[in-house]
Amino acid sequence: MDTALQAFDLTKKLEGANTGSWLSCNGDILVSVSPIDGRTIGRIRTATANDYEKVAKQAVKAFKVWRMIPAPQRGDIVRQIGDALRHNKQNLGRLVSLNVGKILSEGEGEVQEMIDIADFAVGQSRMLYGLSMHSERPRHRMYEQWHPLGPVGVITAFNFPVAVWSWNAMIALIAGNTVIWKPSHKAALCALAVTKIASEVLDRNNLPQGILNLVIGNRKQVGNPLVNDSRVPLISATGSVNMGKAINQAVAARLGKTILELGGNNAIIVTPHADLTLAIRSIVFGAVGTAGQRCTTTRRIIAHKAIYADLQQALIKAYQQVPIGNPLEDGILMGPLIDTEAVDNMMAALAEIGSQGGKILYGGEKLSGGIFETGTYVQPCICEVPPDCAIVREETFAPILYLIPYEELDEAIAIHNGVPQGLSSAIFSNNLKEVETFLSHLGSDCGIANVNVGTSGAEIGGAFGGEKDTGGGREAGSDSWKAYMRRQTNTINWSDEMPLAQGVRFEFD
Ligand code: UN1
Repeated sequence: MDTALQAFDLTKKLEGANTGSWLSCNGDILVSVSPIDGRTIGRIRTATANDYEKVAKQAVKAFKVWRMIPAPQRGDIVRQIGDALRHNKQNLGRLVSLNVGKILSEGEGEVQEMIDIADFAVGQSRMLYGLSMHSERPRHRMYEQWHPLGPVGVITAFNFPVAVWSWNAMIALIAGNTVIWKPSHKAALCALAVTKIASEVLDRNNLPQGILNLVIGNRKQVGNPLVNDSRVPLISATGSVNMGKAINQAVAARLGKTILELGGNNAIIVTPHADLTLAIRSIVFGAVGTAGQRCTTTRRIIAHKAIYADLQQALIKAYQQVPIGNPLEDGILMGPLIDTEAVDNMMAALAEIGSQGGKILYGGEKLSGGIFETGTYVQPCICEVPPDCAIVREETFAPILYLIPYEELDEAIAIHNGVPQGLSSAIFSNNLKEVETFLSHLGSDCGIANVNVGTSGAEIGGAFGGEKDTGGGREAGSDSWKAYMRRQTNTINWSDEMPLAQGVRFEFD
């Protein structure tokens, strides 16, 4: 048995719901299989709608207590969760690798992202600032304050199975909310381990049950009850555009709030003024890292004709050197895709490319033999495509990189923005005018726009999210905390008069 499974006691029969203690669940058994070697790594009894109901009730009850604990004290609990994550960084990072197939360094990097957002949230717990205003009426004071919302639903995807929960949960906690987490069933073991780590901290501090909650179950039993639950004022969801649209409609129907972080179709523009060595390093990490399964993965390179051929050659050379294999082994840079369905989707996209006027320049083969017999390993792929190719508008969650040539920067920006998604973007250039154009209102339409920095691997200090089909939500740093609270405007009259605003007169005896 792997040490990471032992560390979190995941080898025994597991329950799919926790509300401070583990529920005895009533749903189907979920068999967790590692994409690395196809081995069964866990068995979980999933939650039913009844189990969800127990969790939701507890989350509502705990909110009444948690919201009244002063924010800096809530921050201290988050600090302790951050410390517990530091302590568990190696084991949890390894579990991420085992569960979803990331290389170890990326698995540990994800845990680091959790630690970073915990630190950020501790500071933020003393900075839940509201503005004060000058009233138009004499001896009146106006100000605004931020109150907690209630239980927050957090729906996460397989590809960042622990970090995305923490961006939401750490901020939601300091804001005074309780959290109901519905993780992807593809990454359920990671969610169980994180819940174990965090609930030990809550227990140690004698806090009531129901502050951090977990429900693993399918859409019918858990997903739908959660998004339709009017006791849950905010749903923060990461995943596909289709999933996000369905959630948005359900939550909007009850006038709830959402934070949506959906698909990306991220591009890098490489101009004739780029440092190509830097550009290539960033492109390969952005396109091949996490086997192309980040929402921030670099999917399109829009390269100027003057450097196009050189860039293409250098990329092919770099791709030839990417070691593919068991992500737990030293030196491997690319592990498997999450499952064979993801491989099938990649193969279907590659088949389309030919019929749409594109051609494969490198890779794209499904690998076989030895560990590759799982059917989850592929070669990363570089394709050349015309800018109007339909398949390029889609986010295929796999390591496919499209190369598109351009002549004028305006044209490059039009190609760049000509997709439905708007998450992350970058330009590689040392030319001030090109860079400023890209960052101006004329430029990138994405939530993230970088210069000489790739599209993936954002730091937690910034607000994370994007526009258009990406859903418009913002998580993690900057002032994203405001989405987890409700704003209240207060006017206080300390005079002996009762003047009305706007000079309205309403006198009576
Ligand atoms: C995601 O893929 O859903 O910027 C999140 C990045 C990471 C987060 C990705 N910090 O690539």
